[in-house]
Amino acid sequence: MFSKESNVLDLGDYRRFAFNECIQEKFNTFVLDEGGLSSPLSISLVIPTKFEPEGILEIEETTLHRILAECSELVDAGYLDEIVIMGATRNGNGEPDFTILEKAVKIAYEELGLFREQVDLLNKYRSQKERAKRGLIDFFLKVVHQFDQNISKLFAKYGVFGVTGFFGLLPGKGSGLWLSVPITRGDILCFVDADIMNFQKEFVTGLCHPIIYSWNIQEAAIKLVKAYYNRITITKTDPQKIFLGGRICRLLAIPLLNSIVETFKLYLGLETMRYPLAGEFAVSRDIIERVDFPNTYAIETSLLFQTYDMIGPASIAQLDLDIYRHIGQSFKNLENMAYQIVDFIFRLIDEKIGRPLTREEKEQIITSYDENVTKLISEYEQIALKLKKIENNMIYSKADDFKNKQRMQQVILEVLEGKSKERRPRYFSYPSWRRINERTRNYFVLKEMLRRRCNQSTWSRLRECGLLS
Ligand SMILES: Nc1nc2c(ncn2[C@@H]2O[C@H](COP(=O)(O)OP(=O)(O)OP(=O)(O)O)[C@@H](O)[C@H]2O)c(=O)[nH]1
Ligand SMILES: [Mg+2]
Repeated sequence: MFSKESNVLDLGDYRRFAFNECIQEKFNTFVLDEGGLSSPLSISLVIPTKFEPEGILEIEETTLHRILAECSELVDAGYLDEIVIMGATRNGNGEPDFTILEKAVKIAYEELGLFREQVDLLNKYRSQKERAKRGLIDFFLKVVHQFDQNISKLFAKYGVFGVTGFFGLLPGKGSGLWLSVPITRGDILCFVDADIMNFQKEFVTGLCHPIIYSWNIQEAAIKLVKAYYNRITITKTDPQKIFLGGRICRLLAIPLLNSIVETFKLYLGLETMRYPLAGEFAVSRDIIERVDFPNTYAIETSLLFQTYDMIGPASIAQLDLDIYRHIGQSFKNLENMAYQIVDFIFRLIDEKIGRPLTREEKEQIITSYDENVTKLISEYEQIALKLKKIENNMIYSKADDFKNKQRMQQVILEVLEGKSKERRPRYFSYPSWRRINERTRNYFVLKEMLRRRCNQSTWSRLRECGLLS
């Protein structure tokens, strides 16, 4: 067990890392490649995207423009080595909806010079276009759909379903992130959500830099860097409505995590995580290939716990991204997320202590959750007052926080009592890619084939939207 002294390192403000120094450090860092040669370290950026049920809205499209425009500067500076947009949107019949990915390649064509030149080259040289058709042109930006039948077929052919014990890919953010691991090549994978309205290139350099800076011959000392911030949420359908966001994290994940640490003396140090659910994080490949992936929104929590179990809190750091303006969902949708996260946490604790929780333990969790969240709500009120000076339209209601806290407490109770199973999605944990490799022994070939499929998928989307003749 790790001691209390080994807390998660808090790196503070992301602006402390000068952009040019981050770029330079990346160029100066080398890793051993699969053939044993020393080669420059590479970074992949993954953007999970799901726009449902109404399809992509104007505000979401504008946000994607901004994200890729900022990334373009990272590409030009040589910091990013590839970008993967992992789509999951489905139409009313449950079939993959590729129109969002067509839109994504159009936006990428407008914003990313390197991608545009790649596409233009294909239009200029027939031989290159033929290669792209076969998936042999490595697009700088790849768009993939997690329900693409061609991907499932590859998994079937390479025996992956025999290891997962499940045919096909399940819905959920975790599924998408799991799929992104073999598709990308980076020594570091950086994940960012697609709904960040004030996205800045320095978010990426800030998250990756501590891993690069601590790189020593073959591996980094810091292996996981997670973002934290204050979320300012813009309502999807009414952009005039702005409020203090992060409700599931503020009112559920943080106080519950604290209760778990207090009650079981497990995961000491994780109670200092400022935003455990942040979808923005950088992680080194040696870690991400060793973790299992729940298919659901529990993925961030799961990654945190597993990284802790593998290497301890001293290899985890957190970085302050200050203000995070994003497009939020309704609280009703968020409740589903809450069930997924609570369900995952108690599965893990049961497994960890090797027995079901006693009545006293359950009661203790509820009491300590209640105390923690009540204390936190007073802090949120202060934070909201400060944020109002920057965002004067922002609404904060302490009464709403208390009302939502009641709902969250209800979710915890229901999960602890084994009730409301219908509110919880089918839970599934994908085995780590390392385990799949051990069981199938053809991970290397599978990775190559998956990349080819992603390149073909990008080619198809470019054709469909008329950018390729
Ligand atoms: N590939 C994929 N992406 C997903 C899936 N579900 C959500 N996403 C994306 O993952 C990111 C985070 O999802 P959100 O639903 O915004 O979750 P959140 O940020 O915790 O919730 P909000 O506070 O409402 O923004 C977004 O970029 C989504 O588009 C999924 O099933 N598959
Ligand atoms: Mg979001």
